[in-house]
Amino acid sequence: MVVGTGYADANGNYAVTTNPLADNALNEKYVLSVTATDPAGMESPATSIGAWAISTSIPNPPVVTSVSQDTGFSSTDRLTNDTTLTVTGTGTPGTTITIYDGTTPVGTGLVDANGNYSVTTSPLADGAHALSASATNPFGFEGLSTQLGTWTVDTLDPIQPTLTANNGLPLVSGLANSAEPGSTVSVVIGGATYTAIVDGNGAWSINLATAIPTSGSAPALATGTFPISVFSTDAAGNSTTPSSSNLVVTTTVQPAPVFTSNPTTSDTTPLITGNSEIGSTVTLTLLDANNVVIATYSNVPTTSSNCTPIFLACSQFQLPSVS
Ligand SMILES: [Ca+2]
Ligand SMILES: [Ca+2]
Repeated sequence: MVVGTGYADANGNYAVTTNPLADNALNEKYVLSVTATDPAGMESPATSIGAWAISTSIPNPPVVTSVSQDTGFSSTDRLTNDTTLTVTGTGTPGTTITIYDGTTPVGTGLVDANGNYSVTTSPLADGAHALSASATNPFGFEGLSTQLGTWTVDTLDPIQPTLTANNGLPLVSGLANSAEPGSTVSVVIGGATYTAIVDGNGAWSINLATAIPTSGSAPALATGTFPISVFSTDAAGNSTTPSSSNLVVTTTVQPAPVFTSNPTTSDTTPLITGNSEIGSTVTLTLLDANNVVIATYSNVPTTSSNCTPIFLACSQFQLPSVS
């Protein structure tokens, strides 16, 4: 097929532009050659100018259907301990998908004949990684990228929590800085696992007498000695090796609540605060001069940093106006 003609000038030079050539399909090329034809119509043998692939379009950004695994507490927070993430999705068959960490390629793979691809990255170091994916057609033209967001890889175990058993009661806790803030402390006793989220100060507590296990059945914690183990799991899903000890329960009697407010007050709507065991119900009884009950109030204390010691909880009563 003739795709262009022109005349050689008086010096024997020529320049011929082809007609517009359509984009090649995958693995197709134009095989081009040039001939000279004299005024008498005699055509020369052809001079090959090689095989040319024409591509004027760039691939669409790849469609990403999943990035896995996103381990730990959340499967959607892009915080993971998986260092080799697998990106799957769809694109134009025959294009090459490249995964970038910033501007650095960290994995490539072909889109198959059905339009699917799956690319696993090379190992990513602990820390933040801004990932994206792009498609490159067989002619080497790369399209715009699809952003995959910033992924944080964390393969470090949290610090091992320190367990403190309290005064012979089935209460276990960790003082401030005894565990990694935000991690989950798991306490395993008698086939049951209890968990607590470590607060911002690295403290946590579990009252085994009242807490509901996250797995297993709550054991009967009468007076005695119970093997107990504790470990911590961070948000990315890394866990420490459980450390074992014994919990010695000598009493299950709850300590009496301690109130700190001055009982003599001119305030007709006093706020009464105090400490009591976590999980216990505190009842405040108002008596008159003849010990006749005027009113009772009750609430369940909640943990508070203002309360001491750490395994006790704050209880507050805002009384209605009294006379
Ligand atoms: Ca996660
Ligand atoms: Ca960690």
